[in-house]
Amino acid sequence: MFNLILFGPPGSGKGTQSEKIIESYKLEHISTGDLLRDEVSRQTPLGVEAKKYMDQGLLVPDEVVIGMISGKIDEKSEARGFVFDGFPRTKAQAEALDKLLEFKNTQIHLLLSLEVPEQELVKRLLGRGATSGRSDDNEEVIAKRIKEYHSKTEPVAGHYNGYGKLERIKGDGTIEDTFKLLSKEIDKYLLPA
Ligand code: B4P
Repeated sequence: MFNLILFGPPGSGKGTQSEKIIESYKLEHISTGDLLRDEVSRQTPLGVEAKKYMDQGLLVPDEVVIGMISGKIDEKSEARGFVFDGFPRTKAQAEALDKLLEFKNTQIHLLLSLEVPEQELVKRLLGRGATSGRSDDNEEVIAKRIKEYHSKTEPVAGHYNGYGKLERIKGDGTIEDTFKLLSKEIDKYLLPA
């Protein structure tokens, strides 16, 4: 099994690149953002609770997100590996993920961190907001999401850097350029299927 974390600030291309990676390497995709938006659209109790945080640009509480992930990993126990997209977003989530994977006799092999200037992040998210209908893609909430990233999420990169698993990738080129840079790193562990 090969397990990858695709990391970076909001709008850095995690969701966009995850789609390409899972297609090319035949990995399973776990996006906590997608899972949460699905709960919100079905108006489940979890979704109603999560929406309060998401609409303010805040992270959803750790226990909610961790509970959601565990079941998803179990559902795909035969997978070639996982791409974790937008998770872990706090040090507590990273520690919980490490424990979950250890319990399944596997681990995180690599964290690829997409580096994109803030101006470009805002431009991309406002661009998406114009068509997506996402209630968190507006100027005020984007600023809060970026602030939340710096204070709570950036330490996750330090956590995996401590194990020598962090690689920083330039993420402000075209979608194809970025995918090539990411693939070069993944190929050191796993070839496209
Ligand atoms: P996410 O769904 O993870 O959303 P995101 O970080 O904003 O998006 P992403 O980074 O995947 O978007 P992409 O750049 O691909 O989270 C949303 C919210 O859910 C969070 O704020 C939080 O409240 C909650 N949440 C999720 N996970 C959580 C967790 N683990 N713990 C707690 N809370 C959690 O795309 C952005 C745009 O850029 C797109 O329009 C795309 O087309 C464009 N783009 C991408 N690459 C480009 C490129 N190279 N050039 C030009 N445009 C590009």
